Formats: sequence, C-alpha cells, structure tokens
Amino acid sequence: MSDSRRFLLYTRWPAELANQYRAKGYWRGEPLTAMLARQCELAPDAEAILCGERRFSYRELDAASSRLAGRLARHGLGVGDTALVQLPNVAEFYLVFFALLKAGIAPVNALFSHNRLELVSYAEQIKPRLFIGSLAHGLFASGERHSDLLRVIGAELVLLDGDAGELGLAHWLSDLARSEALALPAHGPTPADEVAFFQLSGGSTGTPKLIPRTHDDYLYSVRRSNEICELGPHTRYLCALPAPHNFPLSSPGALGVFEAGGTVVLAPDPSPISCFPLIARHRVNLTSLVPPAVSLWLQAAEADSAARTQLESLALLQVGGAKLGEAVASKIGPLLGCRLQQVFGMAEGLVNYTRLSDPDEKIIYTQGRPMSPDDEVRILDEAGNPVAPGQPGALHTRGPYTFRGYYQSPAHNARVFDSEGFYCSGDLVVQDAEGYLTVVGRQKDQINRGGEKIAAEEVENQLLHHPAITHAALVSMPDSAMGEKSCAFIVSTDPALKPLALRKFLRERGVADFKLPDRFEALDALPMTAVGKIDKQGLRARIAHAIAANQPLTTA
Ligand code: AMP
Ligand code: DBH
Repeated sequence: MSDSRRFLLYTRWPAELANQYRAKGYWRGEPLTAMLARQCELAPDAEAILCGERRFSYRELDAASSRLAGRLARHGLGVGDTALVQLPNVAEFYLVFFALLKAGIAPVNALFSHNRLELVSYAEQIKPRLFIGSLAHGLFASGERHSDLLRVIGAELVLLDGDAGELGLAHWLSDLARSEALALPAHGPTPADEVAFFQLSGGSTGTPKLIPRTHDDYLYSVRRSNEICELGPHTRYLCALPAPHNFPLSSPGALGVFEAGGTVVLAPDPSPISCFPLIARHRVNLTSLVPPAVSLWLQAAEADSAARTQLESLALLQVGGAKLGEAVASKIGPLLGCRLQQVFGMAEGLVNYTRLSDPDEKIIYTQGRPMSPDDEVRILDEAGNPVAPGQPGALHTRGPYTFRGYYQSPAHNARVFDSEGFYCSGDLVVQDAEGYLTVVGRQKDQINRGGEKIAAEEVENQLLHHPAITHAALVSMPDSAMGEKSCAFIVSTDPALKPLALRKFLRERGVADFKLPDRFEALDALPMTAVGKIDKQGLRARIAHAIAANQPLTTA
C-alpha cells in the first residue's frame, strides 16, 4: 500500500546529518505513539492522566486513542491528511493527539486562546480535512456546525468536545461500538522521518508560521529532556500552561511523562488558586511555568503559609518562555521550597536547560545550555562573524531536533536560515565559557508578553484595516508583571479614536485577546530611521521613558 501514501512535503535534514543522527541513536525510526505501546506492556494500569475527577490509565489512553484513530480511518482519513485541533487543557487533548498520530493524520494544535484569525490562517496553510474544537470556546459555543467560520476552515468532518450528539468528540472516543471490528488504521502512523504534526511558531511575520516536526526529531527531544530532568514512573507533572505549547508538551512536558510512565495532572490555567490544591491533592512533584505565573505563585506563597504547605511535594519548578529575572529566580527556592530549572526553548527546536546539579550561579543567572551534544550553536555579530567570547550576538543553531524550514514558506525560510542550514532564532544571547546562554535581547519583531509571543506585523496589519488609521507600529514596553506588554503607535485621521473602540475593532476582526495592544499612543507621524524604516527602537525608548517617568507620552 505504501505507494498510495501521500506524505506531507517538508524541508528535510541533509542525508549526511540525518545519517549521523541515526548512527548516534538520536533518531530511532520509532513513532511518537510507541511510548503508549511500551507503557501498556510495562504498567497498563498506571495512571497516565488526571483531569478533574476523571482518571485515565495507560491502557485507557491507548484504547480510546485507538478507537478514535480507527473511526477516523474508516471515515477515509489517514496518511497525508491534516487536522486542525483546538482544545483546552483536558484529557481529550492527548487522546486526540495520539489518535491522530496513530491514523497518520498531522495536526496543528491551536492554542485555546487563539481566535478566528489564527484558526483561519492555519486552515489556509494546511487545508484540514478534520476540525476538532470545543463548545467551551466562544467561537463554537453555539454548536452551530454550519457557521461561517467552520465553512472557512473547510474541514469535511467537524467533531466538537462537549457536544452530546453523534458528531460529539465523546461519541468518537467512546467504546459504544465495541462490536465493531476496531482494528487500528492500516496506514498510520507516518514513518518516523515524516511529519508527525505541526508546532506553532511565536512568529514575527504577518501570518503565523507552522513548524513541521517529525516523530524522530520530536521523540529524541523528549527522550533527551527526560534524561536531563530525571523523569521516571514517579513523576507527577502538573500541566498548567496551554497543553499544545512546546514547553509543557515536550520539555519534557506531558510527552516526557508518558515516555517515562508517570502521571500528568491537568490544570485549567497556571494561577495559584487553580494549581496549589491540585499539587497538594495529587502530590505533584514537577511543573513548568512562565515568569509572570512564577511571580503570582511567589506572592501567594509569601502571603499565606498554608499555601506553601500545599506545595510540599513539588520538587522541581521549570521556568521558561520568557526571561526570568534574577530577583524572582532567587526567591523560588526559599519561598516555594523547590528547586528551579531554567528552560530556554523554541517550538522550532533548540532547547537549553540548566542542569539539576548546576551551582546556583548558573541556575539563577543563565537560561541553561543546549540539551544535545549535537546542538550546534553559533553567536554571530551583524556582519555574520562569530562574536568574541562573552559578547552578545544573534543565536544561530542547527541540530537533531531543530527544524529546517517553516511549512510552505520559502521566502521567509530564505531569510531565517543560512547557507549551512543554521536557523537564526532572532534572540540575542551571551554564551559563557561552559556554553551556558543568557538571553539579553531580541532582533525579531516580536513582543514576548510573559511567554505569549505576538508578531508585531500581524497586529499592525489588522490595525491598518481600520478606516481612520493610516500608519501603525506595535512595540514592546516594559511591564513589572508581564516582563513586556504591547504598545501600538498609530497615526489616524480621527483624533477622537479611543483605545476601547480600537480593541473592540480588533477583537471583532478575530484577533486573539492576548494580542490586543495594552496601550495606544497617537502620533502625527511615525519616526523613521535613516534607511527609511520605522524607528521602532526610538518608539520603544519613548514609551519606556514615559512609563519610567510615570508621565503621558509627549507627542512631538
Ligand atoms: P516560540 O517561537 O513561540 O516557540 O518562542 C520561542 C522564543 O521564546 C525564543 O526564541 C525566545 O525568544 C523566547 N524564550 C523562550 N524561553 C525563554 C527563556 N527562558 N528566556 C528568554 N526567552 C525565552
Ligand atoms: O518559549 C518556548 O517556545 C519554549 C520555552 C521552553 C519552548 O518551546 C520550550 C521550552 O520547548
């Protein structure tokens, strides 16, 4: 049957490197679903997922995902097909993920915070035959299967979580049809060196880009993460960040936990009020957070010693997604009673960890070092030459789990990859003598709002749809809680234009809430650099100065 398979096109690693990665045992030719099969042999009744009052053993996770895979296959879906999925932090996220992999269907797992624009953009890129969404999301709350949005997404099969009918996700996951011969799909999963799924890029361009991840490269990143973070069957991991995010999915995240035979506990969000009782109740010993959530946890623990008692079982807190300040980092041990691990990763690949046995000066002041001996890192100056040791420069990397090209984006790929296949992440870093990286800035036109990435161009394009706006520039501004927030500088023909109305306008256009500018500033004209580009550095300086002086911006 293999000749009938239509694999998705993606940019492969050159054969020479691929052979090296295989020879070194990084790529083992094994699908991501192998972790379930293995646990079903080792300890089928061990708890894999705890979600509210529901518990799923490895046997149940495996069986439910196989049932869904089998049904999708009988529906005619399989290798070469894609799915768009948008689920909150519920067990179904993993059941569906494994089902799609088993069937050879490559998903894009959109964030639950994504809105119409992101869903439409992903759908345009992958042309999904299947959409799996949730009635818990405002966009689908009505359960209306013929909505404009679903028409635009264009999937022929739509399954909604929370819908009790025959097209409800629960029905497709259930074992109602025990009598049917529910053989696994004949053709899935895809071979290990083909696309398993698409990861989301934080992005810096007008359209959110997709990152093809293969079974081989992703599973290696998970296994290697497990070694460094010492996961095992004893691991009880709280997934409090959005489940599809690369960090809680693979660093080592939920997949690391399944690979190790541990337990994933799902939290709806990272707030102390959601997480602390779950940690106490389920004896959670590992979790991962973005820096703003860490600050909330510290406040809660400081204010209330009972809250601290709830964290007794927590042994390791991983922090990443955005730069963790040293002051916050050094409070984690004393106030939360656990160890800290900094994680500097990207959905495109490269992940850096501080090691569990590192001295405090590394754990508190650096973002760790690359996890694989075969991660190649170059720190380059603006002319593309290596910087002197200890000097800041742009991070370039390639390796056994760093992708080689965004999906269907040749022009953008030409800009962000060099001739040797090194990916330029857009981060400015300093590397110390032992290879540890400290993130000191950013080149890419992106705002990192407490770990949530906003591509400036995407929001600017939406602002320019407003009839009164002639120019727009989105820049970051410092914020004590979030690290950064976004400020939109606009030139408009309507002096009475209010932030409230502008946010409403953007929301109605389908912009996700976290991308709505936190502040608007009207100017007569945007400042330009000598080469005729918008002077964003100047704008950032102006807004930072206004905030520091606690004064309104003087429009000059
Ligand atoms: P994404 O493209 O959404 O996967 O985001 C990856 C980017 O997040 C990196 O390129 C960094 O800019 C940022 N990032 C992730 N972890 C950290 C960290 N620990 N410290 C600073 N920046 C980080
Ligand atoms: O921010 C990220 O994308 C990120 C952070 C930590 C990531 O992808 C990861 C670890 O794997």
